[in-house]
Amino acid sequence: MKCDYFAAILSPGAPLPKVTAPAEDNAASRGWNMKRQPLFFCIVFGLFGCGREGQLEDRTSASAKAQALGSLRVVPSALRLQPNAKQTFTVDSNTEYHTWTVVDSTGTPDYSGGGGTVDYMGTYTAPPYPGTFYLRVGLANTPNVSSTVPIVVAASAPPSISVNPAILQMRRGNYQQLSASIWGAASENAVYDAAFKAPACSNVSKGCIAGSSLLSGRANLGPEPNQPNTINGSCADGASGDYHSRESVDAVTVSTTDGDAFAPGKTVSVEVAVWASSRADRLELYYAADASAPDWTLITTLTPDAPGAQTLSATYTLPSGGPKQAVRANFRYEGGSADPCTAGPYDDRDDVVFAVPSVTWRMAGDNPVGVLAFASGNATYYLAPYAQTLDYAEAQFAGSSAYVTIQVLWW
Ligand SMILES: [Ca+2]
Ligand SMILES: [Ca+2]
Repeated sequence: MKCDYFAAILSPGAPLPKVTAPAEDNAASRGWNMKRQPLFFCIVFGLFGCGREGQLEDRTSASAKAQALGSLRVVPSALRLQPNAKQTFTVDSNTEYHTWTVVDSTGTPDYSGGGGTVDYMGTYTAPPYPGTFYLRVGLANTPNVSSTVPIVVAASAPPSISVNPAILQMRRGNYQQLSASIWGAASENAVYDAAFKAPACSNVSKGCIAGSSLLSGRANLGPEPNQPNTINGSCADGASGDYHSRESVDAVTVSTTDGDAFAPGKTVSVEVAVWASSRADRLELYYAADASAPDWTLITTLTPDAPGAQTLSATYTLPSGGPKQAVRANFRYEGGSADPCTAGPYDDRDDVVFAVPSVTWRMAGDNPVGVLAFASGNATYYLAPYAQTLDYAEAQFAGSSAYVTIQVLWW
């Protein structure tokens, strides 16, 4: 069987081939996590007798397998997830293929999908309803060795972190980008924050909604509650004209486009409900990487289609920055040029502050052989040229962790 994969294994950058399970195990919800190194060693050293080199033989020998029996450690070892959330599990074992199976409380495989599903890389997807479910990981060629992880699915579960990739095979002296996602966050309705003097979302969320009850109108027109709704009261609204006859920003929603929580590097959509007076009006969107010391960067300029109510939107990439970031919508009457605080008598600007949780990275394991750079948000991992063993990188968020297992390719 293994010889069928030699070409793919030896091809640099080739996707990991999926192994077809034996007939008795060939169920849709059962996956195989294939290790390349032992097979490659067999290719190379098979010419001289597979496993003749002691260090290589250890990876598939009975002694190594026995050692693995006591170290088949699943990370995380228990979990609470929201319905439909995902989590990638890893195993502290490098001896042979792993199999991932959703099982019931008696250990019987559950291929119905009712207890969630798992792919061959160990990424579990929770069902859309609450309950307690179980995920079993085993060694493919050693049926009696397995560990089972309980998973509680509950609407009240906190957001959880996962990493991409969960298992990384790389050559010594190379670099690899690692990223983390936070699953299970909900959208949040902003409330007026007296410290920022603007609407704010304070929790881990995938969207922050500052609705019309907070922002409709401009200055005393409407009136706009808590006007001007700019951070630290930094820019007053124009006070001329009539409500919903002349310009106003009426609502602002900021959200990630992929449904994960806010995090540096995520694509974020900004949707702004405005009342336009003319097609010559202009809406400028700005972002600030640190809401506590805003330095406004222009995202784009948008133009209304016609007078009246409408929603204008744009996207930008969330930068690394403070624990609270912000956007500003500055809507201005025709003429002039883009500025975070235009002086027109009909101009409105409203800010929204939202929390961007901090993901930190560190090397894990007893004897790290790699180096992490830019250890917030996404990270770059460098595998030392002398590395010979497994390595682990850990992403941490709000007390939860996810691990990247790095396997050293020996060619
Ligand atoms: Ca305002
Ligand atoms: Ca407004």
